[in-house]
Amino acid sequence: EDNRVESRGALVVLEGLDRSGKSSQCSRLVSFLERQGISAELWRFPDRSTNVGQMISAYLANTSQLDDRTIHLLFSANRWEKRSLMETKLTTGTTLIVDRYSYSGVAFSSAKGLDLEWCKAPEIGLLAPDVVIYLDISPEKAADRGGYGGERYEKLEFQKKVAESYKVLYDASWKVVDAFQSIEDVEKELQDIVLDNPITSL
Ligand code: 2DT
Ligand code: MG
Repeated sequence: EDNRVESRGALVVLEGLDRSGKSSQCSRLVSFLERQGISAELWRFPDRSTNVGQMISAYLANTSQLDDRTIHLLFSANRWEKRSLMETKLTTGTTLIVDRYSYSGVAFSSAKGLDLEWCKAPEIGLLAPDVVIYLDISPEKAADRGGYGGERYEKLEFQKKVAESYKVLYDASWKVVDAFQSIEDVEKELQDIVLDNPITSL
């Protein structure tokens, strides 16, 4: 029986440093929701499948160089180009579990020294998340996990700056999960957070 208070889906955003476990936890969360009979999809930003996404991907792979503000606006444009589909999914009852969103946009660009308010401006008008979950791990522990690829930003010194930027963005509404626990313990906490939300609670 479906007792959810609203029939729309929830917009759930996972944020965190590289190697914090976001991607695998997002997949696990989607599988969990589906097992509960809740329609859910895994989304990620950057969405590298679009034309804009391919420009971003080339930049991250260091095969193209772009001015810091230019790439910032491309990351934002990549969210804008998905906005209407995102809205349709949510209004037709699909919960979206999103691996990175505007907070990554602001955290990574402001970590380069760009003005915080300038970084936030292009995000105004994008859909607001119902839940923001921060997978909390120190940059050192994340780096110890290994598996940094060779992409731009995947360096301990830069990740430390990103961690500081996330602290500036932190809002009391965020759910902070200790990402240094076992995969299963993190998974359980995420399930509880999402089921605790009025939109996805059973
Ligand atoms: P993944 O490793 O998750 O694919 O991300 N980034 C991401 C930004 O700088 N701005 C953004 O708006 C977003 C969504 C974070 C690739 C890198 O891109 C960074 C890591
Ligand atoms: Mg990465």
